[in-house]
This record gives sequence, structure tokens and C-alpha cells, in this order.
Amino acid sequence: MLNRKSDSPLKVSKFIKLAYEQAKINLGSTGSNPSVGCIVEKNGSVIASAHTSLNGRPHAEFNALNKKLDFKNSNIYISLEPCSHYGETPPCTKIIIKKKIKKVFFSIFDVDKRSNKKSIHNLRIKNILVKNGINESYGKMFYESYYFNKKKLLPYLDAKIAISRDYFTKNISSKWITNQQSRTIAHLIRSNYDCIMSTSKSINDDNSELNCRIEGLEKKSPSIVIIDRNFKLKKNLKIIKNEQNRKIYIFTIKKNKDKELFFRKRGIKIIKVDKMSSYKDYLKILQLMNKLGISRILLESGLSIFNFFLKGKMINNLYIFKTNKGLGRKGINYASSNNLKKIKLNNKRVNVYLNGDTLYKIKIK
Ligand code: AOF
Ligand code: ZN
Repeated sequence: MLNRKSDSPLKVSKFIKLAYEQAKINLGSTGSNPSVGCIVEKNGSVIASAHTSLNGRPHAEFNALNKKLDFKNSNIYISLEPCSHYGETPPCTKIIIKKKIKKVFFSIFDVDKRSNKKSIHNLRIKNILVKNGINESYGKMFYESYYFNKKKLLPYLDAKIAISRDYFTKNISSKWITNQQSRTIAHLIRSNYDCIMSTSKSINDDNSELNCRIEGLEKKSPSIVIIDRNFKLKKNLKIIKNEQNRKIYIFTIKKNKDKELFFRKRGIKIIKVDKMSSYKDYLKILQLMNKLGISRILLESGLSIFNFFLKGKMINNLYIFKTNKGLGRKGINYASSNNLKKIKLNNKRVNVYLNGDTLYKIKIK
């Protein structure tokens, strides 16, 4: 029986919230594995906490319980159902049993068929008390991209765009549209994705690095996918130096032996596809990306490809950084901003101070 007093919903929910704080640490850095967080509590005190390791292994529960501590009769709070399968690591339910944990609280079920709903039976037959569904609606939001990956076998696509008050995405006299504060928040957002997708046009124009320039988060710079239909990416770009040794992929339909050799020497992968025009072609590209282990993509590009993905209903969430000043004659767009203008921004403001700029997060799908 769950003890009413010591397991009050408020207390359980508080510890699950802490587990989510752990899960957030590696969101976007666990590949095709979900980022899970867990908290171990004994007599009201947290005795261990952990999250899924970078690239997805070891799992959160293993990281928390693989310590020389007396876990007997403690409670574990996990953001996702603990796994029950033998995969690349042994089942987390097994270590929970071995460490004599008394109660297991978790938020939502794992959609992976190998583990889905199996933990309840596996733990209860060992006399461990299990309660699921804690802070479930938050969990469904947090794991939306993971559920999407598993169901559709496609990466989850979000987009980020910076615009002036008068809806320009380019400034003829500066590389930047938004201010430094906005750019820092943009780098923080990048750290929650395992891939940034952009085009050769944007990267050639801006010589952008597309990394996380925040102290401590440098290692969280996502992989890069460059959509480069006609293989126009320049050779002398900052990104090509690849100082962080990130994975960089170029998707193209064109052959160019010289360029291929040049980029390959720098560790950049060239992926040739037959066509890059229709939604079907891009769906194939996304499927290839899924096979490469890419799970969460942030699209950062100019308006053309942005409009294409938006119209095709392929974007899930959109971050808009908007300045409070117009660019007037200094503003240019290479494609129409009408789709952007149509997006209703009321009540979509993110509560962050950006010294005059504003961030909106809009759920598109
Ligand atoms: C957990 N805790 O921290 C994570 C879990 O290939 P494997 O063996 O690593 O298994 C991958 C699956 O494990 C993944 O699809 C998901 O079901 C689960 N992820 N489970 O108990 C964790 N990341
Ligand atoms: Zn596990």
C-alpha cells in the first residue's frame, strides 16, 4: 500500500519535478534514446540523482543507483517508465530490484515496445510499489519529440527565426537582426537539439557557426545538416574548420569530386540523394537523418526553406525572436514573409527579458 501521509501527491509531484530538472540537462544530447531524469529519496532526503548520459547510455537509473550507498527502502522518482529490456544495457527494473528500492514513481509510460507498460508487473511481482501517471501532462509535453520519433521513425523538427519589427530577416548593414541577449538565449535553445538544419545559402551568406557559445555548453553544440541542392557550400567558412569536431552532413544532388574530397578530408559527410524538390524528397531526407540517429532538429535558415517546411506542416514548434525596431530600408527578405505575418503571436510570449527584443514560442502542430 502507498502510505498516504508519506506519499502525499504534493510530495511525489515535487520529487518528479526534480527528476524532470535532471532530464532537462541532457535533452537533445541523448541521440535516439530519451533523456530521463531520476531522484532517489530516503526518509524525505534526496540521496542520489542522475540523468541519462550523453549519447543515451548508461540510463538515468543506472547512473543514480550505481553507487556505494544503502538504497534499501528508498523511493525512486523517474520522469519516464524504467526500461525492462536487455538492450545495450541491462534493464533498469533489474537494478531497481537488486538495490531493494521500496517504491517506484514515474511520470509516463515508455513507448518503446520492448518496455512499454512492462515495468508495473516486473516490479510488483517483487513486492515493489509502483505508481505511474505523476505529472503526466507535463511528461507528454516533455517527451513529445521522443514519442514522435518512435511512432513516425522521423526526427522531430522545430524552427527558429529572427525578425525585425517590420518582418525582415536580413539586415544589409549587419550580420545580426536581434541583440546579444536574444542570441544567447538562441544558443541555449540550440543546446536542446541534437541537430541544426540550415542551407548552404544561409551559411555562405552569414558565415555562421551554428554552435552553443555559452560557457559550459560548448560540448552541446548540435550536429549540422546542410541542405545544399547544387553543392554551393563555400570552402573557406568558419563551420568547415570544424574545431569542435561536430558531425556535419551535406545533403546534395550534385557531384563535385574536388569539393567532396575537400570536405571529406575535414570529416564532413556528403550524402547524395536523387531529388531535392518535393515534400516526398524531404521526407526521405528526414528518414535518412533518423537512421543517422538524429532525433531533434532545429531549423535555422532563410525564409525560402522555412516557408517550404511551414507550408508542408513539418514544423512542430517555432521560436520567433522579434526586435522592437523596424529595419526600414536596411531590411531585405529573399522570400515572402507573408506566412510569418499570418502567425498569431498573442499570448505566445516566452517569459524572458531580452532588453527590447521579444521571444515567442508557437506550437504549429
Ligand atoms: C530508462 N532510462 O535513462 C533511458 C531509457 O539501447 P538501450 O539499451 O540503451 O535502450 C534504449 C531504450 O531504453 C529506449 O528506446 C527507451 O525505451 C529506453 N530509455 N530507459 O530506463 C533511461 N534513456
Ligand atoms: Zn533503462
